[in-house]
Amino acid sequence: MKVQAVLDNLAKRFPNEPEYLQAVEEVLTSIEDVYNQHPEFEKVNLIERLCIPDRIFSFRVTWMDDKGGVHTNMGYRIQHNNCIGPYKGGLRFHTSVNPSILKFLAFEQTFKNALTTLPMGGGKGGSDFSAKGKSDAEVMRFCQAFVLELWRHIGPNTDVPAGDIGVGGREVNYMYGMYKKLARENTGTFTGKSLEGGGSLIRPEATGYGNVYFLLEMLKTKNIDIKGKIITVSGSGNVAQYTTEKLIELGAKVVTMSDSNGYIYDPEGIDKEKLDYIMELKNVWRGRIKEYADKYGCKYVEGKRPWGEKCDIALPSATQNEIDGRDAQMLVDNGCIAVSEGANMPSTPEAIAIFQKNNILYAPGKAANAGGVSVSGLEMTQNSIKLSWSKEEVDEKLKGIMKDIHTQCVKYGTNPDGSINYVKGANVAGFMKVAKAMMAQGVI
Ligand code: NDP
Ligand code: 2IT
Repeated sequence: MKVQAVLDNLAKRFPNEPEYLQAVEEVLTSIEDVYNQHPEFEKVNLIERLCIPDRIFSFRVTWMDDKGGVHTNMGYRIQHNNCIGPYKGGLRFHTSVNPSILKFLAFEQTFKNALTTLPMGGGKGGSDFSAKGKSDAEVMRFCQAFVLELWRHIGPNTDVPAGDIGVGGREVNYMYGMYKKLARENTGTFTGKSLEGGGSLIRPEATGYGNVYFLLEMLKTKNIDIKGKIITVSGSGNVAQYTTEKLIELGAKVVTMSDSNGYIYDPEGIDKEKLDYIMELKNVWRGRIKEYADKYGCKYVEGKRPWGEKCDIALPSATQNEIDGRDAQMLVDNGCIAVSEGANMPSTPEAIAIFQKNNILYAPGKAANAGGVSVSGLEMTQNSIKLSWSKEEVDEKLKGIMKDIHTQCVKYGTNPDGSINYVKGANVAGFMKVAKAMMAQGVI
């Protein structure tokens, strides 16, 4: 394989998909050597079959607002690869959603899920619908209309969706309610369900906690203690909230959180009481992060991301491409020693190059944020065996999985000088597992 030739070909076929091409380039560049040691891969054009999704469903979603107005949105589901297990991955509801973004996410999900050690293939879906400013009844009607189309393509052993940006417990429960009615069964085709409705303990916490567990493993390789470390977190949704919760518990000091309007900087640190306020603000009132600054009298910066604030560790937990080269340079110049990605692809290629050049601990999302989908996998297991595990049991399993992913990164990503290239480690480990499964299953 010549990476540039494959990329040029994909760029020609999918010219309007920059995020997808960005994600593919990152993976192909780091697996090139390993791939070329296996001529049997090239013989069956494994690389194109791995980069291009198995299939994409797209559909119109029609729904009615509270005043009787009728609206249309686009709905999508990308079934990327199911060699390791049923397609698995979240649904994103955000105005920016388009095929390029979902294809990048489904591609990434395939490698991430391979790393989790659980039997899950990769998929992703969503809609350009936004719940912002909508009533609860409108959100319910949208979710029901979305599933009215989606339901025939998914199932507990075919494709199991979950949440992502704009899709939390509320939306998953509405979608699952409608799915159950249409499919006439209740075996858990969505994950992230309410506890009472078949969900797993620790699923809401899993992505944020998992990212911190991964960070602890990285810090351990350098004998660094997390206690007292100053941390910048971006986002204030599901991932950011539980990242902050775990960090507070471990004695670190989180000084920033953000939303799409701006960020707050609290030099005193966000403590448990302030985090409770953020959770209520974001999950119940659905307000803006600026209200935190108004309430606690700290700095609020409109329209900016938090990477210019001095920190020891940065945990981007909002969205893709939220750290560019300039941000990365500011982080490094300010003494940041580690970046662990709660979000999917939050760092641009320029930012990643700067982290690596400066030898800081840098974990890509497909390794660091795999805790969410891992506990989704554990939710599927519990649904299958019709049992619920305790909080402690799920948390222990999550810790074990994050440790295992770290070990895989070390195995495939250790440089001759002993430093660890987590990008290479995660990509090669994930790729080799998917590739072996694809080879065994023949040309399909
Ligand atoms: P939420 O919808 O709960 O929160 C998203 C947060 O990011 C909000 O604070 C939101 O602000 C902010 N945000 C979203 N889009 C933008 C944007 N374009 N610019 C700036 N800020 C933005 O989503 P999650 O916390 O679930 O997801 C966050 C990230 O983590 C995503 O990249 C997701 O793919 C990834 N992830 C999520 C997992 C999960 O289990 N939920 C698992 C693994 C990864 P606002 O409220 O203003 O929109
Ligand atoms: O990006 C992700 O891993 C998720 N949004 C979670 C997917 C899942 O199926 O739990």
